[in-house]
Amino acid sequence: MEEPRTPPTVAEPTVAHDPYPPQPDQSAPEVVSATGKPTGAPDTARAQSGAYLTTSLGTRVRDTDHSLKAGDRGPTLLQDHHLREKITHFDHERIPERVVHARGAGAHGLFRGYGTASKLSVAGFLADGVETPVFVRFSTVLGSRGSADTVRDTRGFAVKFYTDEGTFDLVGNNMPVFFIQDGIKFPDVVHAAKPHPDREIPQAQSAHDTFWDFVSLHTEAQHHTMWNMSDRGIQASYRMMEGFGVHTFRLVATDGATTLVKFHWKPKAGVHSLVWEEAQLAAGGDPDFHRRDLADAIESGHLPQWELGIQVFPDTPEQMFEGIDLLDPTKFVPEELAPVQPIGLLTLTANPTNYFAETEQVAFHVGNLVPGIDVTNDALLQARLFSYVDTQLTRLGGPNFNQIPINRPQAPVNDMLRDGYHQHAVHSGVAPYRPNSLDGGCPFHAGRDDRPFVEVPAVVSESAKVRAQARSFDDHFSQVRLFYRSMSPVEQDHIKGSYSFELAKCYEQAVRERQLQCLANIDADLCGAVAAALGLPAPEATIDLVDVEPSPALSQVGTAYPPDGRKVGIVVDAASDPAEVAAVVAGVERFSMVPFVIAPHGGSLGDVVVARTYATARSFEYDALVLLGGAPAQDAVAGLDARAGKPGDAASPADSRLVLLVGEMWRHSKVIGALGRSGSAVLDASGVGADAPGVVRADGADAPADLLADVAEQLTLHRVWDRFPAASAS
Ligand code: HDE
Repeated sequence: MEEPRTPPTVAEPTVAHDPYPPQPDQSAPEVVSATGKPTGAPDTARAQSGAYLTTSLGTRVRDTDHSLKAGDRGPTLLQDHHLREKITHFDHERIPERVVHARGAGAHGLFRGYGTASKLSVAGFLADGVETPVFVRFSTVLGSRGSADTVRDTRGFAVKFYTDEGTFDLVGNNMPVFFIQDGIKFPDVVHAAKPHPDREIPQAQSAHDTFWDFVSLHTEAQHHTMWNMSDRGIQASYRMMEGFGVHTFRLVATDGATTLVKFHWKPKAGVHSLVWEEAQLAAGGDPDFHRRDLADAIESGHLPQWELGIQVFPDTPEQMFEGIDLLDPTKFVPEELAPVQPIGLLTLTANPTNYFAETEQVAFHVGNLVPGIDVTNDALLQARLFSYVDTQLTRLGGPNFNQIPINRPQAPVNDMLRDGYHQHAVHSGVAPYRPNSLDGGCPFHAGRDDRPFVEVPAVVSESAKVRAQARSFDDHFSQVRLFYRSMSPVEQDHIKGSYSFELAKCYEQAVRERQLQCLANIDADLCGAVAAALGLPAPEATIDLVDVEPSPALSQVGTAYPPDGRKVGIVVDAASDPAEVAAVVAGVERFSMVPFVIAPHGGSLGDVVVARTYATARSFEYDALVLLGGAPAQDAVAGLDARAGKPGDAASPADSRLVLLVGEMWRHSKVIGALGRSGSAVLDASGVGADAPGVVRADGADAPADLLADVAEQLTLHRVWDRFPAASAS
């Protein structure tokens, strides 16, 4: 029987009891057999059971702390099977990390179809009201499994839908375009972007010579590079990230009619980014920033949501739309030309119970398709159709990786695949071949009415075998220009800053000059700013710069989203009134935001638990700050900052760490609120302007409620955009 979880005791527990059940925020896919049959077993059936330590085969162990020795000072005996089992298993705990997207975070969820896609696709899970369990894995691309979350990079957005017609995987990114037009170049771009082979640096960064060497020579990569250099390369959280299927897919309707579509995920919390300094601080201060944010949000009931949408294009023989080749994954279709039509809602509802079993072992594959969704000839997609299964063979140690619990389909499986390493199914019958009579002909081909997956009989025109690409893929610059010119002045400023940073981190002059030439072919102002930062002359464009129609939908600035789930730091000091602190905490929660009380030391104030101390709080963790007080704590270091005051001096204006915190919040254009005289004193000590944008002060009886309403209102736009110099200059 499962024991309820009790708080840990200081003394080592001695009363034997069964393992604790999973935490309330944790869940796992329904327990099904290796061949997809519901077992009726509870979630915990996969976990360890019984109160006593056993070997892997269930024999109880008396002592796991001492190896079996010839005398208490003698050599260890080869006979010690428990030692050998324990060490051998430990020796083999690691599996190869993913060659790309090694660093990831996962969550379970539910997808509900709206039915709006049902006239275009027979896929059952898209039908109105149908609910399908999903597992989602977000990731960075370049870094190793232990790298930091907030590096500048593309993010993976992979969703596994366990539909009752088979598993459908939508393996996308947070950017709608890709570096290369043909999958055969994937090893090239990844080798260029990964650390240099000689010193194996830098980790999880594109700011180095080999990356810029490649993208400046292979100019079709310029578009995706621009997205990486934009704020989209440093997203604020996985919850606030758009997702894109990138390739064009084909939907198939009941009557066989086909439509071309591009998939989009639209986050309910809005699309937001960090600023570069925040990203860098977080990489050191909390390398797990995104992973933690996702898990905390789910645990605290702020369930992340995305709407799945499609852009719809007629399936014409040329597969073009408004002059854009739909098979070219370095191009996107502006939403103003083809609006995104919502077709379903994804809600992440539970955290994984075990990272390795679920997030690490999940195996996505773009070829996991269901009736009603098919692929196109996009040469990038075609190579992916090979790669994903192939890579799992090594990563997950054999061909039966789909039988691992997180990968098991929740549809009945009757394949004729047999044996192999780690076979979990106990197949019955004698005839895993077709045709057969010994098993009565089973398994049978599905008839037309049995909802089989049937490849669309797309016409392949008579042609020669060539290693070539259509001329319609040749333009490498005009959509990059379109993207840049669709950005707000602040976002353009950030782009200038990131190209300047990345190229300054390159050592090779030729690489910098070559990339500047690419920028000249995108936008003269951008090129000029980056050239100035590098101390190099700005080259002239070598192509005609086309007039482009900006796409406002590309900018992340200007749209208001609900402040739900936003994190508000509440700074208190030793003199703060616990009742007032409790009122502010409650006020923050009333707006569905998440309070973090930051105090001189750990513990609690009345009923309110201290979440962070002056020593552990850093700006990147909060979307807004509310100051109730901030006199120097006992462990404050005076002297390094003239404004720091004497440690423990309640009359001094502010602890130096709070001066730093407020200064960072200021630089990162975040809302800062000050309550009463003690809150305002911290602001003043930090040198923040009295009437500056995004700084709100309140005093008096209604102060907390008024101030929090103001903070919540300002957070709907994510940042105080007016505070950025580029905004005021425009
Ligand atoms: Fe991937 N990619 N990819 N990729 N990809 C992998 O599969 C590959 C591409 C994407 O959370 C690998 O299981 C090739 C585009 C995501 O588990 C590997 C090509 C897009 C994830 C692989 C591409 C993606 C991967 C590594 C060019 C966006 C993480 C381990 C033809 C639409 C999935 C693995 C997860 C993972 C190959 C291009 C997204 C090696 C050959 C384009 C989100 O199979």
